[in-house]
Amino acid sequence: MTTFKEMTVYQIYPKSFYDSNGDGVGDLQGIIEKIPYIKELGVDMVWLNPIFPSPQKDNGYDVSNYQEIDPLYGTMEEFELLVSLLEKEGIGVMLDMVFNHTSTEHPWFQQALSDEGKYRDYYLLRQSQEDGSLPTNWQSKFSGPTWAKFGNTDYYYLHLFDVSQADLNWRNSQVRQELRQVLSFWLSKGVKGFRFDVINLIGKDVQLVDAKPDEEDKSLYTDRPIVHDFLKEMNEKSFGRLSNVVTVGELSSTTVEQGKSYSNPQNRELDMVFNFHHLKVDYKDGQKWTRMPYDFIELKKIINEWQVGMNEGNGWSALFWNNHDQPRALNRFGHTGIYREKSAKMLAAAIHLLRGTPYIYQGEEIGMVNPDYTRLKDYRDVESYNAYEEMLKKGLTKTQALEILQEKSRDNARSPMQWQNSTHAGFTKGTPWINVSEQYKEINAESEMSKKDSVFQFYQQLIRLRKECQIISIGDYQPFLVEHPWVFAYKREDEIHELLVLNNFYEEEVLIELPDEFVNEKSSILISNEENTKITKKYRLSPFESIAILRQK
Ligand code: TEU
Repeated sequence: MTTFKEMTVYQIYPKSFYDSNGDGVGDLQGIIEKIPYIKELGVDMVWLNPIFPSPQKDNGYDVSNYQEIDPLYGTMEEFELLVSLLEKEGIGVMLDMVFNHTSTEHPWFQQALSDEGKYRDYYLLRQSQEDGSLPTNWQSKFSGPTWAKFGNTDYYYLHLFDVSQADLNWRNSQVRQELRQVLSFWLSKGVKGFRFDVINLIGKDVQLVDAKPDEEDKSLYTDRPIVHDFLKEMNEKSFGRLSNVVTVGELSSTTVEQGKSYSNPQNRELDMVFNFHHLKVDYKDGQKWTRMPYDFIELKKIINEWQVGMNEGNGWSALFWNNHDQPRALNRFGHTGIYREKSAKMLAAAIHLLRGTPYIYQGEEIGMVNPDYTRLKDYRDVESYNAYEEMLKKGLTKTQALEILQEKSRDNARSPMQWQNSTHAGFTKGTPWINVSEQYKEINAESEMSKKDSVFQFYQQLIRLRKECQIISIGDYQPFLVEHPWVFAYKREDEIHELLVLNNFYEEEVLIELPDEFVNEKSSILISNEENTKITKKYRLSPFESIAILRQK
């Protein structure tokens, strides 16, 4: 059986994957129809973004029932069928557990609103401060204050995200028990993995306090020590009892120390964690809604810090460039013109050969790029609309604000999967819920599958190599050429082999002096995106070239 260190996960955003019934929204039956495609890629697990009933204010991250399937996506029978068909292909299903908050339409919240019974303690309700100001001065991740009036009462409820996403009170043991029950329910349906949304935000202090002027409010609710207690308990009383369940925690702004702690197997919390620091290197002054060329040295520094730290501390990282919250990596770190395919392969190798478990976001394997929406009405995401308003308030013109959305909006990842060169890229026979990128004529799965040396084939190769070569799955990590301004390089090592990985992130050719031990008959090219290349002492890396050289020790 493939362990989580040898596996590759494929992320499916169900709404935008494949629409089988023509209502414009992707669905479970659509995923079923695309199983042959997923199998062909060779992944071991698929992570589905939330498919539970939801008012869809934040595309399903506002759950109103944890134990049903949203009719938008299909039925429980279809879900069961999907699980069993994937299982036949040796592919597990990972579900997205949004346990930091529920939708305000969840019966718990509704019940809490209607009487003073036990459900009030399921949420974080506080009264205003003595001077009448809100319980704390915290700012929501989606703009505005984190507090909203709780019905007709004197209370406010906490929402770190949208006003429709009320934070749960994890200090209440009944809440924790209910959530474990949710996990049991899905485990009994054959689910093999869980991704825990913003899991490092679940532990709030008893006394919630204002952030001081020189303090970031997020430090007051992120990675609080009690999060570890909650995770240990959930592990012990739930998935930890089973040997074959994979867990990954999504960590909002965190530290390497915390990452190790959550994922070191000795702590019995989670198998691995996502962090986002490497994807903030194009944020000006730490602010997302800005434009700035990305800082390559900083990118390398962050990846190296995490790789080295997690390696030393026996932690485990989820590796990724793309997900449903991020603009396409090709637009940020690769090339969208003549080097699109080559840079797509380079980025793939750069991330897949690191120490950790790689995640591929739908469309990445065919080299999809941002859809370049030009009008405000092309967008759907609540965060994008709020950010647009904020930008106008700050004095940006509509054109400037739109340009920033075009680069930064989460909808860049959410445009429908491009299947073929036909209307709506073959995603739907109806009207898609969000526009298909015009680029589908050139970039689509069908043409990709018929090509030689395609991006898709390169991903297949990387997925296979991780299973075949132990050095990729569990070898140690060492940074290499740390100061190089264009090349991201590193070494991996186990008892018998050493692997040298060189990735040129630029359009310029670069001459690299290879270490002697990699230039002899015991060395060979493991994978490269360059045809007909061979190892030489003075090695010329072409634009966006990636090469991995394996040597026997
Ligand atoms: O995201 C958590 C998160 O903090 C970010 O990635 C967030 O989307 C980003 O900061 C916005 O700029 C998770 C989910 O992945 C995201 O889709 C949800 O909206 C969010 O939690 C709330 O559940």
